[in-house]
Amino acid sequence: MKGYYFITGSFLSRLGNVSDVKNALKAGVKIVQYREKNAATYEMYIEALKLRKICKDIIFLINDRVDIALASGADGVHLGQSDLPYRMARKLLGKKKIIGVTVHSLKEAKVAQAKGADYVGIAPIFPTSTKPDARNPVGIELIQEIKKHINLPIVAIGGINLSNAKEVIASGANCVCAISAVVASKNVKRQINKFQKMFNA
Ligand code: TZP
Ligand code: MG
Repeated sequence: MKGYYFITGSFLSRLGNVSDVKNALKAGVKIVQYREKNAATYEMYIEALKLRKICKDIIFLINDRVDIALASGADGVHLGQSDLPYRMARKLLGKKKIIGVTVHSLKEAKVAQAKGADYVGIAPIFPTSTKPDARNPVGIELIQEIKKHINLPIVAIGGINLSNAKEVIASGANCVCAISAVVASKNVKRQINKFQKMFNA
């Protein structure tokens, strides 16, 4: 797991999730997470099916919703600390699916690893207005600390943009996500390419 990790953001998107995901694929993204906080379950299910088809050759994950992940044939889920507990999600999804867990401290990262998470998402790194209930920013220091003690891939999220992504990657993040800095931009593909170049620098 390495590179830019794309997360949808329909509330900020100019052309919608389907267009954004197609552009993410054109930019060479290998992981897409469908994150939809405001749609009815039926709408989510239909859109997840569409996105699954588009993402047939890459990793396709669903935020929060184990039911939508199962129903759409996604490769797994991304869970926050207030979502379904890891063990129950694993029971429902089976051994082969991917489960990522958001952590806000080294302690939570250790617990996620001990339980069997496939990767940890550290969040929010910087202040963000995209997630109204986000905790206090943890800073790049937490990436460095978790990197020292945890063997799982690290995904960094929260307030990341083209100006600060370099230090996030240098701190040990295997993947970076940036919702507003990508989906609110005029050219999603070009914006993602700029993030990706930082991994090859
Ligand atoms: N989880 C923690 S912060 C966040 C999520 C989903 C929002 C990130 O959005 P942005 O626009 O990249 O700060
Ligand atoms: Mg969640």
